Amino acid sequence: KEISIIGVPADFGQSRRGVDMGPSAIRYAGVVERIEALGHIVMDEGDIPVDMDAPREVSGTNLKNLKAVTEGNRKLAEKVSETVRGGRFPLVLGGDHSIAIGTLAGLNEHYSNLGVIWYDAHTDLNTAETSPSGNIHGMPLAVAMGLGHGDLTSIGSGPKVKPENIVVIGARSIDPGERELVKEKGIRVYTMHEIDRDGMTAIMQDAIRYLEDRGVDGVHLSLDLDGLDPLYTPGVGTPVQGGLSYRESHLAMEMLHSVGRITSAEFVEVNPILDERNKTADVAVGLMGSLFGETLI
Ligand code: DIR
Ligand code: MN
Ligand code: MN
Ligand code: MN
Repeated sequence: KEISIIGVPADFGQSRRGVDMGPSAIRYAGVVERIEALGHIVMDEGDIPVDMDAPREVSGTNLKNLKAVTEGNRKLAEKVSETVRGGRFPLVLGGDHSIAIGTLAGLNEHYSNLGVIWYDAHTDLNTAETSPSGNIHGMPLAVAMGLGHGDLTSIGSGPKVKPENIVVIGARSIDPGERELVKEKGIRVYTMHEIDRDGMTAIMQDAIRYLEDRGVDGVHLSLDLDGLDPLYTPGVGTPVQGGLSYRESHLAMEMLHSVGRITSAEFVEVNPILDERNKTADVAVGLMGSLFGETLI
């Protein structure tokens, strides 16, 4: 594969500073070397220019830093689209999860029936009306379905993903409005309950078959490091106990590799200020290794 690494040093989608340094932390953890060692051609495209001096707004719309989030995502969408157009696999490094708005907008230029795997403790299905925090990193999946503030949904054209083409894996913190939307839209959510009960192997097999049955023309992996238990990934802004283990997560990535259907990926919410000796970035790079074909023997 030809893989383009795209850094997005942005933290405007939530309120804890430091997640803008995620791309650096992941690079220091050796992402390029790790993936090159698997025989891929890796191009580090550097970072999207994000204006970190943009004013931080907290009032009004229940959409914190709407302007800055919108601007960054417009640039990212363009970069992702250009990458796919060039036949390369976009590997996007966050940044907080609001950057998925731009990634999915860019992908939408090239896919008409995209599948999305959302690996996360949260479902990120809030809108300004339902969000308890006003943080846009809790909204990108709703935005991608075409729900939410027009400034966000109008990045790129039309809805970016159909509700029935989404699978969420690892959810354990779901707000009331999100729960309603999951039911209303019939979104496939594998909560920690199902994963505990059936095991990661069965869950991934089911998720992959589900997306295949939808006839998807590509599959995007959006991996929020808070999907894992904070034991393994402490460097995240919104840790939630009772998460996916290190081994379960590697197994999931290994299964995705062996199916060979992932066409783009993003790894988000690595916050080096909250981390322990870059542990979370190290785990992220290890998971990317498994996703791109690393095996134990
Ligand atoms: C919460 C937290 N559901 C919110 N969301 C997070 O603020 O909307 N997403 N942390 O990753
Ligand atoms: Mn998230
Ligand atoms: Mn499309
Ligand atoms: Mn999350």
